[in-house]
Amino acid sequence: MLSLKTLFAATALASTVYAHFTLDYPTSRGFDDDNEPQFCGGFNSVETRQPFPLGQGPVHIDSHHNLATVVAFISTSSNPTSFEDFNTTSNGTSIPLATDFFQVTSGDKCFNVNLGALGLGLTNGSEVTLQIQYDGGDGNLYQCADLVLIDGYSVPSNETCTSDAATAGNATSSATTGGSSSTVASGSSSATSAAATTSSASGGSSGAFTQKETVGWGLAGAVMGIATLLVL
Ligand SMILES: [Cu+2]
Repeated sequence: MLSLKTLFAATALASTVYAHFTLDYPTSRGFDDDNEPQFCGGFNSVETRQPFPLGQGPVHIDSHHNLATVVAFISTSSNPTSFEDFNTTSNGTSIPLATDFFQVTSGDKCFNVNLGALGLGLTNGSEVTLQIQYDGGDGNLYQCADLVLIDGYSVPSNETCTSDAATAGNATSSATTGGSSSTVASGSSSATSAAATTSSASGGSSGAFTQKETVGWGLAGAVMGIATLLVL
């Protein structure tokens, strides 16, 4: 006979089994499965800054969920400690997202960002922290990388991104960031153009970047829940 305790244990187990995602390039501050829902994945100290292109530069992740929604954003603070530091600069300028919200399937994925084109006055030698937000159905997860932007920097050839997962076809239909609304390009993908009804705001006070979920996400969640029960 199932007990609530068993259910809770199974749920905890399931959330550990799903390995979330890793940030593979630029190098993450660190990866801790259990702490990945926290700001910067639970790694709160600035690490040695890595050179990264001031112009177009690639980001590589390994996605361990069948379908996930991803967005990238930066902070210009020398030591960002909150999502607010990724929303506005020290002089109050709002920071645009580094990518639109987009969806990825499982596996090694990459996308390009162009931090010099964000209109923040970033130049050769500017220091930023890149944060990736990833939601594979078990809540928002985070990874950070500390960068120094170099004009004309060439990334290692194996890190270039030719199949960009953030292109328009994968863009989701609408998004909000930290309370202020912004519209992103509508994707052509039928999966993402389904009516966006369910809100997935996670802990309103966190200031995390949120977006509307598609109906498909709710169904996927329900299926996963059922699967968890069947396992028992
Ligand atoms: Cu996960």
